Amino acid sequence: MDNMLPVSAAPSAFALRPAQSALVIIDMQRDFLEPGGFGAALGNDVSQLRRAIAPNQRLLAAWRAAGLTVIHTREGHRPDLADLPPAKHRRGDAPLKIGDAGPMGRILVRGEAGHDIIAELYPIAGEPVIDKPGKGAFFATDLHAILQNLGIAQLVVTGVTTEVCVNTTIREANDRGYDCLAVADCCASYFPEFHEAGLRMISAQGGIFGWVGNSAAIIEAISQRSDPDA
Ligand code: C5J
Repeated sequence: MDNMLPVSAAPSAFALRPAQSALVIIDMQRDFLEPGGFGAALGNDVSQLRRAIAPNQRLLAAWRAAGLTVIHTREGHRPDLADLPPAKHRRGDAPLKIGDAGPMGRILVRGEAGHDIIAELYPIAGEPVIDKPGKGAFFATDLHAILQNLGIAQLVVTGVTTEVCVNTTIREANDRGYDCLAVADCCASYFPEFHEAGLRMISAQGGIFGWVGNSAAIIEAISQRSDPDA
């Protein structure tokens, strides 16, 4: 049985059980984080998201060093756009829409350069990458099956954006019985006030959707983990 590690969090300490936990890194994709991508085409300041890169790198390195489960997600669509709801396609007044040719290939289309995960957090062999057509990582994906097969009960969630895909995924996970810890400094939004509100909504009312902590506390906890096989 793996040891339980208390991690300082709101609204209370999170009882991390490393062997039953997955680090889920949401949509750290070039289209959202790099200049010239979809996010920038919508008029967003990508530097707001880029501040989460370094904390994610530190947490990912510690998580990998501890030999724990890592899952990455990417938001995007089939090249024929058959899985793109017309309502999602129509939405917004941006000059570039999903499927249009952009500086990094077709916007949010699987297989295109902009759809891929940024180099700083690139998946390594053995880390599942979930391609999702929606905001939540459970909708129309095999994420739940993968987590069940791995015996995962807790999700440590990072990525972008806090109020959209991170929040949606945590809400979906909560309804499926997972305990979720959102990592504040490893999440980001184009809108700082939405980032703050998105985190507060998770931990409000005694943790209505889960817990909110920071990467330093998690890194410290897992670095003190004794060998579960000893
Ligand atoms: C958005 C996401 N914001 N990954 N996607 O469209 O949050």
